[in-house]
Amino acid sequence: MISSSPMRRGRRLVRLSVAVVVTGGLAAAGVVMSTGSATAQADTLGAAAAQSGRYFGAAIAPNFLGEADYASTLNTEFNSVVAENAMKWDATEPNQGQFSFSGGDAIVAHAQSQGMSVRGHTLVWHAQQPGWVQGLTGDSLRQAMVDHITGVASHYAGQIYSWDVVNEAFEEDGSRRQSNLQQQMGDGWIEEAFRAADAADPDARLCYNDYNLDGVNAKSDGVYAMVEDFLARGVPIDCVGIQTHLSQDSDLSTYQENLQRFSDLGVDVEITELDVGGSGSAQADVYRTVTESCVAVARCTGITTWGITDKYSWRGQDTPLLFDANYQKKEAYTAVLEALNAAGGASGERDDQPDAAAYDQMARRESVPVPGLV
Ligand code: G2I
Repeated sequence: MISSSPMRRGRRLVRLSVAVVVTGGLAAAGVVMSTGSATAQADTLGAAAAQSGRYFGAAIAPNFLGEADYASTLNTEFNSVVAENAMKWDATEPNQGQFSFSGGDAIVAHAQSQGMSVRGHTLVWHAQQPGWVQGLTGDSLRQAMVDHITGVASHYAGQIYSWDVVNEAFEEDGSRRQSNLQQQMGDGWIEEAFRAADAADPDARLCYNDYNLDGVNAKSDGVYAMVEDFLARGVPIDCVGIQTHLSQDSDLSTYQENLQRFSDLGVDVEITELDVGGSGSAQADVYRTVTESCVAVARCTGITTWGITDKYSWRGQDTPLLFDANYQKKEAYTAVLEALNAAGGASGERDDQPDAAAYDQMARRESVPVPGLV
C-alpha cells in the first residue's frame, strides 16, 4: 500500500537513474585509490562518506561564507549542507504571507556551485516561530502552517535532498510535546504537515527530526510508533533525523540498534545534527561510534555535524565539533575519517539497498543544473 503511492514511486525512480554519477563525483572530491589494494582511502570527510554512498554534511550560516577558512574547510571536507537557522519559520516568513528566502537561497547557491546536496531544516517547529504565529489559534494556525510549508517547500522544490518537515514534536516520555501546534491543532498536525510537504516537493525525502533519539528509549519508542502508523496508513514519510547532540560521556549502547530498527521499519535514518561535547580521545571515541553505527546500517544515508568549527558552534564552550576554533582538525576528525574509510565502497551495506541515499543526492545534482558539474 505504501509503495503504491505515485509520489513515492517517483522519488525512487529519480534516485535509481543516477548511480553512475557517483564515480565521477568521487574522483572530483579527492578520493585516492591506493595502488595494490581494492580499498579507496579518501582524505576528506565527504569523499570518504561517498565511497559507501553516503553524504557528510555541515550546518552552515550564510554570513560566514565570506570567511576564507570557513568556506575552504566547508568546500574541501563536506559534500552536503543544511541551514543552521536560515530556513526556519522566523527567517523565511517573518510576516504572514511575506516570504524571505535570501539566507536560504545563498546557502543553496553555494551548495550547487560546489556540487553539494542540501538538507532542508525545518518547516515546522515549536521554537523560532515568528511572533505572528504564536498568536494564532485553531484553524488559523492550521492554515498558516500549511501555507508556510507550501511556500517554503515549493520555493526550494527539486533542490532539497531531504526536509526536516517537523522538528522536536515529542516529549522525553514518548508523548506528544504540548506545544502551541499540538494544543491548537491536536494529533493530526504532524500528518497534515507531511502531506503538505509531499504536495509541495514530491522529490524531497521527508523526515521527522528530533533529539535524544540516541538509543532505544521512551522517546524513540514514541517516534517509532508514529512512523509505523504513518507507513501503515500511507502518510508520506521517508526518514527519521537522529539529531545526536551528545557529550563524551553519552551512553551509546543501543544507538546502532535504534538506527537499525527504524531502517527495518522502512524509513531511512540520517544523523542530522551531530556534535559531541568534550575533547581528545574520549570525544573521538563517541564520534567514531556514531559513524561506525551509521555505516553499519543500510538505510543510514548520511551524517551532518551541527556546524563546522567550534568557533561558531551553538555550544562552543563544549568544543563539540570536528574542527577547533582555528579550523584545525581534531582527534575526532581522524576517528570519523577512519570509520568512513573503513566502510569503504565494499561494505555492501548500501549496495544491497536500491534506494540508497547517494542516488537521491546525485539525483538532485542531475535534475537541477549545477554550474561546473558535468
Ligand atoms: O539548539 C540546537 C539545535 C537543536 N535542534 C534544532 C536546531 O535548529 C537547533 O539549532 C539551534 C541553532 O544552532 C542556534 O543558532 O537553534 C537555535 C534556536 O533555538 C539557534 O539559536 C538562535 C538564537 O537563539 C537566536 O538568538 C539567534 O538570533 O540563533 C539565532 C541566529 O543566530
